[in-house]
Amino acid sequence: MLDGWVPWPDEVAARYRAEGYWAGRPLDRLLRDQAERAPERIALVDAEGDRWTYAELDARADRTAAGLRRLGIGGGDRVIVQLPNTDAFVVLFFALLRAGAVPVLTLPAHRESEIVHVAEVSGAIAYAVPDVHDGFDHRTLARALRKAVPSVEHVLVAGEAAEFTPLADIDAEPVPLPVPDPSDVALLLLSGGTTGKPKLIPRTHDDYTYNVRASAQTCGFDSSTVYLVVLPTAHNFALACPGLLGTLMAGGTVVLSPTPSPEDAFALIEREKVTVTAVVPPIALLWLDAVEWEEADLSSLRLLQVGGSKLGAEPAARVRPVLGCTLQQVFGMAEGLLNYTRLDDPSELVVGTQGRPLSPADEIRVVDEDGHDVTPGATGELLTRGPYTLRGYYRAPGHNARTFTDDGYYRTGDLVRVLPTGHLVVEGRAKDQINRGGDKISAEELENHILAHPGVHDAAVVGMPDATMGERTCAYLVPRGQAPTHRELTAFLTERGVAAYKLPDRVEVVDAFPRTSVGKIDKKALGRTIAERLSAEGAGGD
Ligand code: OOB
Repeated sequence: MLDGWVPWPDEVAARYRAEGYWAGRPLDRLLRDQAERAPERIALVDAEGDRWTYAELDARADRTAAGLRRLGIGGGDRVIVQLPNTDAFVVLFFALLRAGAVPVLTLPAHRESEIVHVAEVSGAIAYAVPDVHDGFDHRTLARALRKAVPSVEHVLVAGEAAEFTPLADIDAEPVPLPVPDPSDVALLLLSGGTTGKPKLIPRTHDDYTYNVRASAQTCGFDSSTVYLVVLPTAHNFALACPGLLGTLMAGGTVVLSPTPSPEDAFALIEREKVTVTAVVPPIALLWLDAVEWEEADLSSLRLLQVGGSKLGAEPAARVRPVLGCTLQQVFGMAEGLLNYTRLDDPSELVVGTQGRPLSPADEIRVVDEDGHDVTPGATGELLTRGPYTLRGYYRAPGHNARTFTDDGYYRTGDLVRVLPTGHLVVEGRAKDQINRGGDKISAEELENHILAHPGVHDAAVVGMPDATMGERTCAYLVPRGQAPTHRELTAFLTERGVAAYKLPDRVEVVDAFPRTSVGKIDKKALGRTIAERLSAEGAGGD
């Protein structure tokens, strides 16, 4: 069993098993099951139009798993996976599970700062990357990683491997492999983060398989489903809600889009007759406009899932008339809990709420600042526990003590109210995080990077309202001597290996920060100030 994670208490685990939530099967079985049931059906299509049957994908995963074992990778070894939306990701993901290794999923946008940290915390022994993606050479990052974290023995490269191991060469005759314990950790997901450093989320075979199965049922996935992966495959939403894994479990076809742009995505929807896809609100907004200029037949699309940040009621109402498909709002988190509007919900709930919990076993509480339940319908912080919500981050006991209640509820940091139907409306956030169109930025993490600049005495990062992204990032600085300009700060943070989506969109220099009565930086006041300034600039026709 992997150490450093927090399992469910025995009696709770026994109940989840007895009630059928946990089926006691390894996560990779969902591919094997379909390969046995319908070997010739198409499982996967990439952007170039290369097609994999279930039998081919299954066999390839077996051969790659055997190749990984031959390299010495297996038995609970953590392997950082940073691959874009390509078949290499899908093959490697299943191969790692079969080899008994634990994939640690990171986004293609992550850079040295995030990857080094993830490698240190996870104790990863391998790192899988593309050669060059989006103009960035991941082999350079791999070299820096190997210097910084010597436990990383292997670098596996999709494409030109240079001095490293080509992923394509990891191939051997399939061998019988030990079956993992379904109650053990299958993979580690990255959290959006509210503290100085990103946290890792352990997901077990049992819990993730249930997450996928229940999601696929709720979203009506079956063998006629053609799912377009638009968000990064490594994101929980696109991977398992129901996503890529839910589609494969249902015997449908997964289509991989290299980017979420209307050019790429619309062309694939038309070519592959895609029936369902999942996007974040800024992409939904872009698509709603793009139908004006992109000539493509989107008539196959039946369901558009939108989540990651709050979708406004106005664009939500435009989805059916403009795109001709059903909207589903999804309020989820890599930590577990998923809320979906149901396919047969009345339109006011689909447009005006962020859905209701997926599972009858999801327990939710809405509490005030003192931790007391609010009156029904009032707004408070959402706490949750259930059969697919973590009980603790990986190797983070101090943080866990603050983030979980004594009786195992996860403090989501989201402010919600619950309607009599059980649907949740997300009203805001109690956590120190910016949600930039679905991309999560920990204010503290970014502040720590900014504080390393010699021209910065103090830093406070806040969200500022934005029509497309929901919010963008504003960094308030108190200078030490000469304050860096926005451009200088961006260059400095990039040099430190901070992912581009975390870079501040705006920098404001002040003499001192407003303080609360207890002397903390008053971020609410800073947020109000920047919002007022933005609206004044807008009113001035800027
Ligand atoms: C998804 O997962 P994460 O881990 O990137 O972010 C989780 C956080 C939530 O705690 C909440 O603050 C925010 O993202 N969020 C939403 C939302 N969906 C997520 N806030 C308002 N409205 C929504 N619909 O973002 C995620 C994971 C699985 C499925 C969908 C989204």
